[in-house]
Amino acid sequence: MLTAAQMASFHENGYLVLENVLREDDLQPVVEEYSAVIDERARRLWAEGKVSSLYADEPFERRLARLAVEAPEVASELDIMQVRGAATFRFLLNPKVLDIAESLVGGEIVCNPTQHLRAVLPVQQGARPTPWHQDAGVFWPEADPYFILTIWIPLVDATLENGCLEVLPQSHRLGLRRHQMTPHGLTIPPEEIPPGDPVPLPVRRGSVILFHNYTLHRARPNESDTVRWSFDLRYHDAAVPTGRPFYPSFIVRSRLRPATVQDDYAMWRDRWAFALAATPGVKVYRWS
Ligand SMILES: O=C(O)CCC(=O)C(=O)O
Ligand SMILES: [Fe+2]
Repeated sequence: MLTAAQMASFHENGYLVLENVLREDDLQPVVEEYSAVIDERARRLWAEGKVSSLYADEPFERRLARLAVEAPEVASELDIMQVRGAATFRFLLNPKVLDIAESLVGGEIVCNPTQHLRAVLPVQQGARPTPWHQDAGVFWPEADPYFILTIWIPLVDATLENGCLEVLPQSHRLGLRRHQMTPHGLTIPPEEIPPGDPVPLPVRRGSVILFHNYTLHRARPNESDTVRWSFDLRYHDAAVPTGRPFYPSFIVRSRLRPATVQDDYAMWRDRWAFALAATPGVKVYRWS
């Protein structure tokens, strides 16, 4: 649970850093799940002659980058809804994460389907950092009137060098800015960026960053030779539209109707598989 001072700071600035929230036993199952995915891909690529080594001795934060130099496809389709792992599903229901969410969105909590695992490769390998945007800009307009909380969770230390987040403090009060599609992702054009100094937010593994759906943020370039692994998850009150009605949301906590909590992994996995197969070409963004 957040203190009154932490909540006031979040509402004042549009973001909040919380240190030492998660422990090894919160993060390790997810790291092991993704390590197993990378290991399986490495073995397949090696059998196909596409990589010269399994790089099996490399640590979690470097193995994928080493493999991707030789076989860039190893780093594709790693997102939450693509891998659909059991440990990742359980992490979406992590009680420490939900306690934080409850402080800001109340006790009827939905997990929004806009949920990502990011394995950000070094810029030297061609990866581009996430450009300036507001998360409100990635939802359908149905969600515009409402508060949606983003929780950004590093799986490795996020540093100035490896591409930590940057936010524009108090920008959550300025309303939705115009976004446009670019080859590097959806972004706010420079003339629409309000004045002010961005604040970089380096955070250790175990910390989390909270921000508001209208807060402007971006990532710094990953100038290291390692992978910046992170999750970004979104939670809101159950009455709020998700902004992505074609993807599966689910109730993760309910003080009023606890029986509505959906903690069935196979059902979540199958809902995602169905939704992705059923909605190819869906217009995810309002912007052209
Ligand atoms: O992690 C990133 O590079 C971008 C994260 C982001 O935009 C978000 O969490 O909403
Ligand atoms: Fe974002």
